[in-house]
Amino acid sequence: MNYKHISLALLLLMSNLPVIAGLVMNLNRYWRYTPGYELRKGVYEKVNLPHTWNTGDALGGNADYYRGLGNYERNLEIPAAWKNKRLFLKFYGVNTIANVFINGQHVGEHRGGYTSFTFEITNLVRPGEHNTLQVRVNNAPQLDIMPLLGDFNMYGGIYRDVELLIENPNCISPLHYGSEGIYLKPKQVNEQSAQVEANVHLNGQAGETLKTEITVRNGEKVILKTETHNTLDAQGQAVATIPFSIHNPRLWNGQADPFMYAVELKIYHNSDLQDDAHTKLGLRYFRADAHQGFFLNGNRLQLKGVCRHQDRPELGNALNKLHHEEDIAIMQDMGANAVRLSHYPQDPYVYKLLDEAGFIVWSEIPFVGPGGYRDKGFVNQESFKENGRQQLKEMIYQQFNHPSICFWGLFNELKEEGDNPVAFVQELNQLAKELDPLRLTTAASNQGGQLNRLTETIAWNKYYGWYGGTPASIGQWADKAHKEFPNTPIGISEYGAGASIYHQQEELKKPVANSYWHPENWQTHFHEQHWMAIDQRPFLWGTFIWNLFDFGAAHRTEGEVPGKNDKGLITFDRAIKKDAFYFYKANWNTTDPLVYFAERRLDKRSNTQQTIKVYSNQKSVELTVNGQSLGRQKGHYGRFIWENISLKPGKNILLAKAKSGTQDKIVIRIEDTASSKF
Ligand code: GCB
Repeated sequence: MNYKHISLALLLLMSNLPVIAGLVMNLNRYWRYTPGYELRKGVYEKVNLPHTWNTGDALGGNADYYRGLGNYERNLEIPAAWKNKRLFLKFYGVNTIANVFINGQHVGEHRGGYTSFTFEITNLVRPGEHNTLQVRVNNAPQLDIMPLLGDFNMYGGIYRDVELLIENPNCISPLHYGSEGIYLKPKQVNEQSAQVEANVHLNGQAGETLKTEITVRNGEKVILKTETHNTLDAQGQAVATIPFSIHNPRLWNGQADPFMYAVELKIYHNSDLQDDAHTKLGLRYFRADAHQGFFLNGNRLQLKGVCRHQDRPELGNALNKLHHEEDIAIMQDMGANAVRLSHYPQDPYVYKLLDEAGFIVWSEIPFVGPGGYRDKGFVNQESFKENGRQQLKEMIYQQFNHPSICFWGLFNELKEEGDNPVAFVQELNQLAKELDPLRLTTAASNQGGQLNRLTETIAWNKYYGWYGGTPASIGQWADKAHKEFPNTPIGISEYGAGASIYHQQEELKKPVANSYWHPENWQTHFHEQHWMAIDQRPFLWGTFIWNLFDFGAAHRTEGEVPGKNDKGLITFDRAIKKDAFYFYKANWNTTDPLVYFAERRLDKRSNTQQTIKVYSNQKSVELTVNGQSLGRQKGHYGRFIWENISLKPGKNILLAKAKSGTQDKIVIRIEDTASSKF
């Protein structure tokens, strides 16, 4: 819900005025934090949110990083003028368990680290007096909260925003699974018309009749205004259902035209405005076909996908808006048009940005299995299953109105060993379809068996040429899987190889995955081979690179430093794009001219005969070595290759230039090994 945001100063100024409709106050600042069990008086650290306590240990590669309690506390000023208001606390992400207290009284518990939740505190606060808000957070592993494990850090803390919602007694419910309380259901959409049903959850005084008015705008222009009336039941609840249709709708059409209508909802009691909310409506239709891949609004769209985790060095998962914006700008620069938000729901702001940028999104619950480990991702007990259902409902309800989301992911790398998750995945699939019949379910598998046949589409995590095998096998595997699943759309949920920008080698040699040495040129080769094979197989509904960014994985002891998964195409700090990034950019970004020397970090070489490779999205590229032109080349898959180029001992200056004027320049030094003193 797009509440009107207010600052503390404004709030104090306004505290004697009546609040008109829903307002929101950000509570990110002025917290007092203490780790552990013991709460000694006056001993705390001042922190602002977003915050995690695991930046030092988990990011330092300490596999045994602290997973336990953390305590947050702050004052809550509630002006006396608000004694007739309803107050709610909204948390956008606390990992993993949050217990919330007002003035020492327990308000509620939320279990699960990746979704929003809201508690009403109206009757617990003392307006005009000093109030205390306390949150006890616990990120210790729990056998009944997803995820049980994963190749990523489970940073503890209140790592997303916290808000105070100030509402009138009658309002759009903030209590329905932490969502906005507004669901815009595009029942049927095509170029001629869109049939939509708005469901608005109302909450207030039992027996009162409320008017819900919906206004749909195209920019400033009102294209539709309609209303309905509902009487709140004995629990003070009702769902206002408003069907409406739009003729000749302008569709949300991915990156080509990510258009959205603006929707405003106003709630009235008699003629008094009670609540006012704003959201967006993106109208589109899509499907996945077992033979032809993904279609958006009737047109085939090749999905060029990446996976993304939500962490950074020094910050862990405590990211702010600028970080999310930067990540999405990088995806756009690369030319990607699809993203798998692995392995859990991410910040609501991320989905908003992805809607606006026209991405196709796979959003998933953290039902993560053991992959290659001997651990478990599923425990067959009711409390685990109930938590899984809850997390799925929260994800779907909270993200319902985002047109970018086309796929709900139900699991990653589960196994049918021990507690067999098949029946439960089946149940989750059914639940997802009940809540949202129009989106497709999917999953990321690494097994054969029944698990692959439970969701409407399926995809596999594949690492040919990294953990084993050769990159060339990916095409053969895909053809075989296509035969085995003639009626199911299949995709690749992950493919990737580790690389350090500091690990440069002259020969192209496959490294050992769990060793220190992760040479960049092997990652580049891996991706070149994979993308060429993928591009030639249009039956794949979507493929997703693992991973766009290096990310924290405290238990890993490989690559240049421990504690990191280095399969990113970009370094953890987002500072350096590895060569493979530019290979994709040359293939995927068709608008911004690119000319880029691959292997630029291998700046000292031993042989005067060299192969030079340039990535470009231009038709032809000219190479000049030490001022002498070696002519123009045409490319294949964005690769422009000059073989047997003679360089001189010492310093060589190489310039690559396209007709557009775009160019790149590097220096390569040939070491005179013959005269070496060693
Ligand atoms: C996978 C997992 C992912 C890991 C990745 C890897 O299949 O789904 O969480 O990070 O492999 O790098 O091994």
